[in-house]
Amino acid sequence: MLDLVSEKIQGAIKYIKGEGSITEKNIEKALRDVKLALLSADVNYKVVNEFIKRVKEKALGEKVITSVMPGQQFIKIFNDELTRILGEENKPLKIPSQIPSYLMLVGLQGVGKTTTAGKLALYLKKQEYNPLLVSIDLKRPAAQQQLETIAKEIGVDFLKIEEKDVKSAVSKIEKSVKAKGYHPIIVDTAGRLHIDDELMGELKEVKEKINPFEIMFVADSMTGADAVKSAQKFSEDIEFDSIILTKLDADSRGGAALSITYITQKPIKFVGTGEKYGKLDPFYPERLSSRILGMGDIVSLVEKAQEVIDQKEAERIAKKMAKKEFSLDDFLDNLKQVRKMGSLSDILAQMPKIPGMGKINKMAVDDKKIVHMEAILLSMTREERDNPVILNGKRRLRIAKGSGRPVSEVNQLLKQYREMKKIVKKGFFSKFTRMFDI
Ligand SMILES: Nc1nc2c(ncn2[C@@H]2O[C@H](COP(=O)(O)OP(=O)(O)OP(=O)(O)O)[C@@H](O)[C@H]2O)c(=O)[nH]1
Ligand SMILES: [Mg+2]
Repeated sequence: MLDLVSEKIQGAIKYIKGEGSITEKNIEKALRDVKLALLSADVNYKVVNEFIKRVKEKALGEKVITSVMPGQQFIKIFNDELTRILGEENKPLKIPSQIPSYLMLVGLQGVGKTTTAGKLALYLKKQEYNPLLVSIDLKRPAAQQQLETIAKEIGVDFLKIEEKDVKSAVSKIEKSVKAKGYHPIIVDTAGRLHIDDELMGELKEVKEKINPFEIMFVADSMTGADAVKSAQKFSEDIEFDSIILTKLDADSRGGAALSITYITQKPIKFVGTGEKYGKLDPFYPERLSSRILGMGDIVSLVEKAQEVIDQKEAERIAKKMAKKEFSLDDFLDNLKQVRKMGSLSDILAQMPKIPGMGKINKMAVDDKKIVHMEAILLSMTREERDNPVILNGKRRLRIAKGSGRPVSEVNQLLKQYREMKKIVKKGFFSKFTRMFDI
């Protein structure tokens, strides 16, 4: 998603870096491709114009800060402006304590309302809530069945509504809530191919009768500009509170993500990233912004790393690194830690592109390779790991045989170790580990 936008923005930053200064002429040139990429990603033209205008104004108005390179200044401006149009910061879903509390989902046909109702129920169940799933779609019996199947699959209670009017449906729900203490009640509603008065009338009636604490508009990101258009109309008619963008896993151009909040002035609270019920993530504007800028999703990476890295072990390595001592033993420990972090290619895809890191990224990307590296290191004696200079041809051959790997791999590992040591010597790694708070 948004790959082309990402590529062009990074190209613009590189170009400005190369120019060494920000002038009206080079800004104009740098932003031309960015503008085209945004438009071709289906970002709303109003958003594109405003974004380009603000980046330009800020870049030219910026005082020259001598300690900061123009490239870095430019990154900061892009980051601030992208985050701004994405909605500034994460707005969490807050469930009020009163009972009954209704959460209502609305949106056009097939956008993913029913699936998302299930995803939300699972998300809240994991947070110790006791949600109830209901569908107030009184015209289509199949709607009840679909939600019932989902509810069973995720182990959340479902209440079948066979009533023919909203009022009796609501009183049935309230009776059940009184008996079982459900909190909150997630209400799925009917969809239509296009917005029509009948649908809006129905939704307004439901809204009036249940008085929801939040109405979430579900939008299909694959429909791009159309998702934004329908959001605008729904926002005028129903006045929803927040947005859930679905199908962001699909090969969509991503324009909806960049336009919908700016156009409706309502926050995106979640994004759906797959058909499975666990595929619902809270939305963080600053994370998407840094991902577009190619800085990697540092926060998620840190969270993931913190989950698996042995804190004490990491501290010990970080300390040694800070002192610029780094033996083959440390190298081995480091590999073990890295392996614990799970699928490396996943993690490294989120890694920031920092000069000097490329070598480590490339080196560690293959999980199988790490197992081989460990085997080689474990075939060395303690003395050899402490003092690798003694590793002559004969010793290397022995290690190769012992680990079942070719001598060329032993040599390659020693070369990688030296590379890493060089980086450690430069003090870079201690900065890196500090950045990750380990
Ligand atoms: N890939 C992907 N598919 C999704 C996502 N969310 C929903 N879908 C799929 O979209 C299709 C429609 O989903 P529904 O939940 O039935 O949509 P709806 O809005 O309830 O549809 P109506 O009730 O007919 O208006 C289903 O095949 C879902 O599996 C998502 O985040 N990613
Ligand atoms: Mg549905």
